[in-house]
Amino acid sequence: MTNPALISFGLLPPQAEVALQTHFTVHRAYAPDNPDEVIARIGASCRFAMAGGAAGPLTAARLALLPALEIVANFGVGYDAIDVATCVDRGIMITNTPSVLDDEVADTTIGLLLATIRRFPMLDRFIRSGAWANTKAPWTATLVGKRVGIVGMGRIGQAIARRLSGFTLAEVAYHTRRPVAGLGIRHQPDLVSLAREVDVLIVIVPGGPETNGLITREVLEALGPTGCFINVARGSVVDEPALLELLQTGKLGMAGLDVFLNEPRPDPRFFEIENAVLLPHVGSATHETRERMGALVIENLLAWKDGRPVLTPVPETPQSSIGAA
Ligand code: A2R
Repeated sequence: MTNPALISFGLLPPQAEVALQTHFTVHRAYAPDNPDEVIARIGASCRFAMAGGAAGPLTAARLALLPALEIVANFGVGYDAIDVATCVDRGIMITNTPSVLDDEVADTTIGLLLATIRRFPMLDRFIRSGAWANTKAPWTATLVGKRVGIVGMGRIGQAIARRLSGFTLAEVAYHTRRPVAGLGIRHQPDLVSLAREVDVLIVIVPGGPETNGLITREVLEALGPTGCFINVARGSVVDEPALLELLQTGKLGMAGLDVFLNEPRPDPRFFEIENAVLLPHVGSATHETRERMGALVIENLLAWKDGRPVLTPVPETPQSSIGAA
């Protein structure tokens, strides 16, 4: 029996990619090929898709070229690049990779926070330039005694809060739409108030329409000239033009950014900003964690192929609402 056709919108980590090739006839819809040409050519035969890669969003137009599609297994916890409403309408299952990356993204967040406040990348450049021979190393701001606000207190937000509990901080508080029971951390229902109350604001919410522009100019201004803004969520969550302007004018103190509106080509004005530390969306990007995410993608696809319940359906397409093939 031949393996079922699967359209792949990106390359999985090595071990997961081998498993994918073993169980499916894989059609690649990403550069250097033209993804849309591949979808148009073989889309009609594909019941399976792997998303979350370099081919760009899985739009309604692309989904229309995949009439037999039953499941999209997303490589990543955030699935805002998939047109979820169309999938729900058509009864297409979506799975993602929650939990297996929480510790990695939380580690990245703490590293980015310290790099931003203590300006480690700038100090690294200072040594490499030879400047140390003639000038004392500049001093920086401190994290000690500061107040930290976290926007989003889900799996990753809580992993960040656990790490922060080991630091010497004045307070950790958080903002979500609904408070989380039994957390022992102060909930602030008003986001602008939280930004005003804290020195550091960390954002870790999903992307998509519900969080689009959540971090407004007003939030960033409330954080203020000594404030530190950390975004490990999605570029779409923040008013990026306002972020750029406030960093340039010093009305926002500093930023550590792992995500941008236009990836992988962020607004070049970011490259000129000294008070920002920039990462190329690497929150979960280690060999080990990426393989764990890849293994979960494979497990979800194989479960669907075998008529078993998938492991990690997204909330919009719960197991109960979708009949397996
Ligand atoms: O608002 P709630 O009670 O649904 O709390 C969720 C919060 N959240 C929001 N907070 C404020 N305003 C919003 N409009 C809003 N929408 C969602 O984000 C919850 O505390 C958190 C999401 O938690 P999880 O679903 O467990 O996501 P996880 O695994 O922590 O990942 C978060 C995102 C991913 O979707 C990627 O985009 C990124 O982190 O790496």
